[in-house]
Parts: sequence; structure tokens; C-alpha cells
Amino acid sequence: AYVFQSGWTGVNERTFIAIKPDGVQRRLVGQIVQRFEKKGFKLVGMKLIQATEGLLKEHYTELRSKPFFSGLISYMSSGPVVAMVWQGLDVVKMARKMLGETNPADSLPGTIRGDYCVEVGRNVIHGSDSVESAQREISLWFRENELQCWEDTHSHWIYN
Ligand code: IDP
Repeated sequence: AYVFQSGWTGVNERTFIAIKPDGVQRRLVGQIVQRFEKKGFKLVGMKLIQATEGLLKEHYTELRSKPFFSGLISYMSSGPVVAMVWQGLDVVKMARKMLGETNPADSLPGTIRGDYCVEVGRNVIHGSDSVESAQREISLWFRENELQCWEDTHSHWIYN
């Protein structure tokens, strides 16, 4: 499994992002990935995966007592998801801003949920809500050898 490194802070902060089954079905993968690339974040892991119920129940364990929990698990297991790890300065918080609010109805135009979806039960994308959740979710979804450390040759045009 992914072992958290205490050096993953600052420009090396990481977050877990998943394009949900509706995002994949609706062919939004390219446009969503492009938003993170254009912003200046660095892709360090990506895979198309049919998540098991076990993985999803673990991922959403905090929500297990919610009335929508079983619907959420069937939605998330209804098809493949694109699981990703993105790296960059303040990436956890910035990615949440890029996603918009949990409910697309409360999400501003210009955000992913604000632009691409209508209902909370089909909100196309997941993003970790804290650095601690990001660590937990990355280790749940990825093995250490599925994440790449690569030299970003244009990082000095993104960071001074
Ligand atoms: P988040 O995804 O913005 O972090 P959470 O409250 O952690 O929001 O909820 C996880 C996911 O559960 C949401 O993204 C959404 O897909 C689903 N969800 C949350 N609230 C509802 C609801 O009231 N009805 C149906 N699905 C919901």
C-alpha cells in the first residue's frame, strides 16, 4: 500500500480525485483532467477502475449511517471510475474549490460541479476534503508503485 511520506507538504501536497461513473459515461474525463493540468497541478497517479463495494464502503465509511449511503454505493459501483492523485501547492483545498459544492445546485458556474451536473446524487467527481482524508484515500485506492515521482520540467513557470 501507499506509505505516507511526511515530505508530502507544500508543493508536494497530494490529493485524491475520482471521476465518478456518471462522469466517465458522459465522456467528461478529458475535460476534467484538462482543468487540473491547466491549473498547474501535477498528475502522479491515474487508473480506470471498477471499484468493489468493499472499497467504496471503506472510502465512504464516515457516511455509513446516512439515508443515502446504499444509493451512494450503488451509484459509485455502477461503472468504472477514474481514480487520480494530483500534486501541488495547497492542492487539497484548491481542488475542492475547483469541484464546487457537494450539491451542484449550490456550485458556482466555472466549477466542475457547477458546469457539468445538476443533482447531488450524480455530482460527477470526488475530491478529498482534508490533507488527512487525502492520505487515507490515496492509500486505500493506490499502491505505492502506481504513483510516479517525475521531474516537472516547467515547474519554475508555475512556482517562483
Ligand atoms: P463531498 O463529495 O462533496 O465531499 P460528502 O458529504 O462527503 O460530500 O458526500 C459524499 C457524496 O455522497 C457526495 O459527493 C454525493 O455523491 C453523495 N451525497 C451527499 N449528500 C447526498 C444526498 O443528500 N443525497 C444523495 N447523495 C448524496
